[in-house]
Amino acid sequence: MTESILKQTYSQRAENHRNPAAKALLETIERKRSNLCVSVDVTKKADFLRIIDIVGPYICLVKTHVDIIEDFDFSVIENLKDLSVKHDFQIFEDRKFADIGNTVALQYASGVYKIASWSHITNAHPVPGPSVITGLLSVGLPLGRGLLLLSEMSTKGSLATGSYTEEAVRMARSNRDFVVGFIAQRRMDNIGVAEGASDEDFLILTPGVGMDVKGDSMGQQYRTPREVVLESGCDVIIVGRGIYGKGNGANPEAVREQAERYRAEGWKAYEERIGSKQ
Ligand code: 5BU
Repeated sequence: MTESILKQTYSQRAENHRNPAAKALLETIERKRSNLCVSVDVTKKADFLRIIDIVGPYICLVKTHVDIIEDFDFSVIENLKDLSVKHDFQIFEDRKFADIGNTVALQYASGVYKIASWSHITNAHPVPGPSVITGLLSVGLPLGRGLLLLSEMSTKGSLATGSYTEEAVRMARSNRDFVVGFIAQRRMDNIGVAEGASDEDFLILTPGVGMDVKGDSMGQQYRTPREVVLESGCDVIIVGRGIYGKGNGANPEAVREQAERYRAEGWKAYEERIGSKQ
């Protein structure tokens, strides 16, 4: 089954997905010929919106940590939604929910950020067990949202390995209407399933992607788009500082160049994987 998913185009996979957020993401990837998600981890709303406006044409998805914006007010969300229409991308709040069902439902729907009202996709740590999914889907499923489980992390010494990763996959399989995939470093399809035994198609979104350096001073580890998409079979590359770091942030042309560079590398690796030049 892994082999066939690896050879399918994003649009073929979109046809088979029942979750609206997963379908929309796959369609956007194909339409824009981009499997690049930019993670915009900056602390001022003007910088946040400016970077998104620059990278917008090159991405399928924007990943946010909305709680790091110091001057946040709800206009940030209104502007983000406008940019998502202008540039045709989806939105992923990287909230990493990890509490009991009742609490995560409140955190997802309410508070300052009202994440469920604007974020097409969000994610959760499997650590609380299936109840974290039950809580989030009570809010997200009626809105057509999708959830990713963190089955692996990109950091040195991550504890999300072995049986923890396997249990995450089992939790996802029991909730396929809402859990659309994983944050992981490789495909999860073969975990616990005999080859060919499943028709499932989980999306794999992968952070820890960089072409110029191997990591940072705080445990982050980078692999190239080619390693991630071609060798490990992942579907979306998530890039942050590789695009707006190193002082690039202040230089719109440098940000644009890096976004197009990562888009082109990610797409080339995908074309090589499916074995066609489209
Ligand atoms: P970077 O600047 O490309 O290192 O940013 C990576 C982003 O992805 C950042 O927002 C992290 O919070 C996020 N991330 C990650 O780096 N590794 C992980 O395993 C997970 C999320 Br989960």
